[in-house]
Amino acid sequence: MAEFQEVLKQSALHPKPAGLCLQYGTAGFRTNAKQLDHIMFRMGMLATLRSKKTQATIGVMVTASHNPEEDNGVKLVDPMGEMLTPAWEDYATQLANAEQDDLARAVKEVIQKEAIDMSREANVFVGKDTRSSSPALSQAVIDGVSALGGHTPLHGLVSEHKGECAMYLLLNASNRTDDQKHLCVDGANGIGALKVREMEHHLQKGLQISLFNDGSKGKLNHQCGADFVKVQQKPPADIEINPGERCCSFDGDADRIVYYYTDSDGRFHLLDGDKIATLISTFLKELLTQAGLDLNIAVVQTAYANGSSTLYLENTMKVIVKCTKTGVKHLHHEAQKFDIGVYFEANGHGTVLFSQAAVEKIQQLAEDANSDDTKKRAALLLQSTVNVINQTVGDAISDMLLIEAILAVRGMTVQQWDAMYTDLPNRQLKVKVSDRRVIDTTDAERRAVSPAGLQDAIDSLVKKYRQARSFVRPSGTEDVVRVYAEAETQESADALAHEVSLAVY
Ligand code: 16G
Ligand code: ZN
Repeated sequence: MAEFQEVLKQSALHPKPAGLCLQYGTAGFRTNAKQLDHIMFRMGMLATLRSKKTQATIGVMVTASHNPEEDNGVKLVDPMGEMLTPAWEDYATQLANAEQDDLARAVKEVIQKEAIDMSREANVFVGKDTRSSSPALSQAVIDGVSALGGHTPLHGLVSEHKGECAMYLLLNASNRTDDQKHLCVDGANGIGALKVREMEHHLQKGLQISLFNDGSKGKLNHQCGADFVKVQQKPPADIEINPGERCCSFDGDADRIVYYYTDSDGRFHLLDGDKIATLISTFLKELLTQAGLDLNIAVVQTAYANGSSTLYLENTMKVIVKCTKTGVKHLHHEAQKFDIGVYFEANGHGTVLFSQAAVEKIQQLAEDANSDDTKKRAALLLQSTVNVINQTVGDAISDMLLIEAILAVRGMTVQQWDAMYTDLPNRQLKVKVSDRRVIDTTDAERRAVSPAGLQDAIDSLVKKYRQARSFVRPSGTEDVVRVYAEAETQESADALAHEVSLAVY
């Protein structure tokens, strides 16, 4: 066969040191980087065979994780992010250890045993970490893939330390239909837009982005961006979106994100920070159950969280819910008290924190050879989440990647996500006062302690409406007092907000 001529020719460029014998273990192959060139080439070939066999995209990750810099390693990742099956681990060991003149035979044996149709297409994602040996070693993988006629659509993307996880998540995402892969991103003419431009073509397999407000003409945050969308309850001014299309907006410095779509009646649906926290915490809780991991998980919100989200999280999802003062630092601090702390402000600032103990337990389970497939898959997805999310500070792009991965893994549309609970209608107003500092609050800004009588007035106004809640707080960023009200209907919420703002004067 012609292709085996190619295999022999190419493999001679990645010769195996005679006598070297390595075993494919839980972490794949891992040893001093100097001994791995031939292994990489051969794993590229094996991934290609696996892709032809499964007719799905296979991942190859070049990394030795937390090992010393001189080491490196490689492991293969199946379509749903799982590890290889034992039979294929054996093939990996056999290919790795075949002496140079026996390699073509070893490859043919796998093809025969698995009855692989070599005319099929093969796609392999190649990821690498930031070790100095990784570029050359991942090139050897790519050479192995091409030697058997496979494609490597994604090797650029995952060249950061986050690569492994991004890859798992995208492997999942790559099963989506083209429609589901499509996402409109409003970059608010800011930094996030530039980053998305850099990465979008690498993401194509799992996510097809149409980027708007990319900074080429519009002004930063002008008629666009997360704040505009959240406050105006409408899409950015210059975007044409089709009914049902999934969209998100960053803010200018890309630390806030909100999702939205319009339905067939032209009605606008916003999925804000509360919906995002709900999606993420539900996903993580489900994985913890599947993994059998006893870790506590909490969602941290502020007074602005929609009452429906709080009820849904506490009563239906049975997760711990905490409320803090407005401002990322307050939420972050509270979230650190839990094994897993998911925090989001309704306006779209937020992220997920994992305690060191949680990270260790997840990693142990992911590497435990004895755990069953369900547990292992759950552990790998948890591990991917740990790595893809930005724990230092919420960033819109990490949040977006995680959200997209969750929707893909759960096979969920934006409409289904939206339907997890229905937001209570709400209204925010700002009131100019001569001195906003006369208002002092307690209970995470939910109750006013001064001026005297204000809270009593609010309480009696709230009683007039069903499912109502209202609070006032001095803004930390503007010389105004902010008023928030929610109630069963929009009319009630509007009326309540108006009445409370009169009480503030
Ligand atoms: C700041 C906060 C934000 C908060 C907003 C409230 C950070 C990084 N940013 O922008 O979290 O939502 O203030 O503004 O903490 P306000 O006090 O004017 O309502
Ligand atoms: Zn911001």
